[in-house]
Amino acid sequence: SAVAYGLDAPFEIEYHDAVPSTNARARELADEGASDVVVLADEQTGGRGRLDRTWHSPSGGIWLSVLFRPDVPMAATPVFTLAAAVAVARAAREAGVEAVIKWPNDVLVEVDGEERKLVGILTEMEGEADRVSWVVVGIGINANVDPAALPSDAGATSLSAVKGAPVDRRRFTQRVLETFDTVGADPEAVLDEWREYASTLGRRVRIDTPGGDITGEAVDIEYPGSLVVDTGEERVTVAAGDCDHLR
Ligand code: BT5
Repeated sequence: SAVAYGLDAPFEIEYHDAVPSTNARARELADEGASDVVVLADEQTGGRGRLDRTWHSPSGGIWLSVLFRPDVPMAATPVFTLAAAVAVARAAREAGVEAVIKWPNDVLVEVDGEERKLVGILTEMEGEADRVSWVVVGIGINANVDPAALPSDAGATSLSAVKGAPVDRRRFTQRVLETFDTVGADPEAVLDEWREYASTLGRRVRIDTPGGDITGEAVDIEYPGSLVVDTGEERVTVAAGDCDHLR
């Protein structure tokens, strides 16, 4: 791909014991002209998911947002969400947790035969169609969090619950940022590693899109982050939506 991702600058870290939302804080920094900053918090009091959902962020998690200004068009930004998922899945595997990726933005772990959510990712951006001004990739990792402290209907788990022991959050965060920084600059590498960890590919899925539901077999991921679904009649390329694994 011809776009310059340019994530090679060192990040500055802004740490908070508690903050409403690291994404909101990173957006504030973006409005002040900052770049290459990671906002990190032990606890968020107003964490957000997609579509204004609540993201529960008790103390002990890794709640972070990466602010950067890549030289890419708006349409290229979904690859950063994939890169974040790859970075966390790789770090989790290094820590002995067999994490998998569910399209588009979840990292899950199978617990007692059920896929449970370990990580959520929220990417926000502003700018022109042909060039973004800034991108904020928000990554919420249930690190050393008791799943009982999370809503029971969220189907959540944590690194410490799966491992039976707390993880070193500093080291884990470092690995996530290192991988995000290197792999994020190479979209082909992102897609390849994403395929390796994907639990969505080969599955029957139902995707709730703005244009209606699409059901079929997920067969591939395509730049910049679209899911290719075989409906039995045709192959459709889905750019965004909420995805359910049907089996
Ligand atoms: C996401 O939304 O998965 C994106 C979450 C992004 C959170 C990060 S933390 C750092 C940064 N700052 C922020 O304010 N946000 C970002 P979505 O796919 O819409 O999923 C939201 C749903 O996940 C909720 O409706 C709950 O059902 C469930 N949920 C909430 N908190 C959870 C948690 N800690 N672990 C697992 N599931 C959770």
